Amino acid sequence: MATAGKVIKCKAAIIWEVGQMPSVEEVEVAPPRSHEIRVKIVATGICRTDDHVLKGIFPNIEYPVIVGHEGAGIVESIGPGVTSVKPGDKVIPLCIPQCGECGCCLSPKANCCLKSHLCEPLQNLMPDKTSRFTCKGKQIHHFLWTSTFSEYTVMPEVSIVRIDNDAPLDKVCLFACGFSTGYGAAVNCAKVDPGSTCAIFGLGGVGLSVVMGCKVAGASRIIGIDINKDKFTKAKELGATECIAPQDFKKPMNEVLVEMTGLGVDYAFEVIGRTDIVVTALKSCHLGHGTCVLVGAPPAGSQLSIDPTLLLTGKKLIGCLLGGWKLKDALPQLVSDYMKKKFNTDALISHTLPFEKIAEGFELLHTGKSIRCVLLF
Ligand code: PAD
Ligand code: ZN
Ligand code: ZN
Repeated sequence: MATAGKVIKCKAAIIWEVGQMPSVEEVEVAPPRSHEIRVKIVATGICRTDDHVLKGIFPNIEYPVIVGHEGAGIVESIGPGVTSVKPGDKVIPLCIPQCGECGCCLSPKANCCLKSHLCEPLQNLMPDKTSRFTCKGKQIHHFLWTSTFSEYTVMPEVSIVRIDNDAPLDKVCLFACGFSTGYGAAVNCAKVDPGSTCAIFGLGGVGLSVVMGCKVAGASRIIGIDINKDKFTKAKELGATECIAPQDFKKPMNEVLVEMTGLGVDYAFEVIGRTDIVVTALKSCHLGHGTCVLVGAPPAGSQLSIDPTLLLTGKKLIGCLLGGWKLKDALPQLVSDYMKKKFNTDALISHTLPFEKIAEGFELLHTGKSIRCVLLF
């Protein structure tokens, strides 16, 4: 492409300081270096994790930063040594890389690549500790090596995967995070079994994807829990068999769920990001074998305090990032299953806005009006 090897000027949303809404600016995006790829982002969803950076509760972030990680785009140019994609390919950025060589990548049991930004004390620069973004003469930080709130972004090759060139990018961007995370938490991490009873705390884009996973896995009872009852219609459409709101009960939700089910649920998912709800979810689990899955991201530095007897008596507490998927291996197949209409992930997209209206998109998230808002460049 004519832009290869040159600096590109384009739109991006920058969070200059903690607590400030992302502001749309013109940024310069440097060409990709060795083993890096520059991508034209076509569509990107807004996930609660992006909001965690805005609020300053995501660990190890330096500002100013360009967040965004639920994107899909087209390769614009590649740096030396890149072999897995070429300009024009449709791709999805990976929130967790897959280097294919480290102990975790080689183990069938793990998806948290050891060459990940997550293993760095300060994680939001490129692997060589520099940035490809500048704005008004200042270096701007990356996020998760994805930074999809920029029309053009640079990623390491380990953090990108090619998908079907017929895939609609404005829809499959959800596979980069929300859908894959929730669906995988149910089918990979919990391994929900047919006939089981599940409780999902938090019915946002990720929680509703857990609901979809529980349904595909054949759960017979899927109980959705949210303080925002507006989420219930969609939850039921996607597979929840009943929905309840904590404010309608005088008792703690674990007692409510144990009463509803007899001895507790087989699987409870925390998909909000609150440690107190993790404890409630664990207590809601069936004595002796129930499994609580931590999906929500609690604030950086928070600690979990639980009665160890809960575990001694056989309840399990587990957690996973990005649904436990090895993303490079899994995403092309998930997208291809979407193309075969295996999942109705389009139902998770409540709003679509032009990228310039990103602040409106965050407002929809803050007021609980959106499930997923997809921004289009
Ligand atoms: P969201 O804000 O769209 O959904 C959260 C839902 O929880 C909303 O519907 C709220 O109304 C509801 N809620 C809030 N407080 C309560 C409460 N006390 N009781 C019941 N319901 C409540 O967020 P999301 O779906 O985009 O993300 C959910 C969490 O998952 C969030 O913490 C995010 O950071 C995390 C996440 N984790 C991963 C991962 O890999 N583990 C990936 C993506 C997102
Ligand atoms: Zn996310
Ligand atoms: Zn690895």
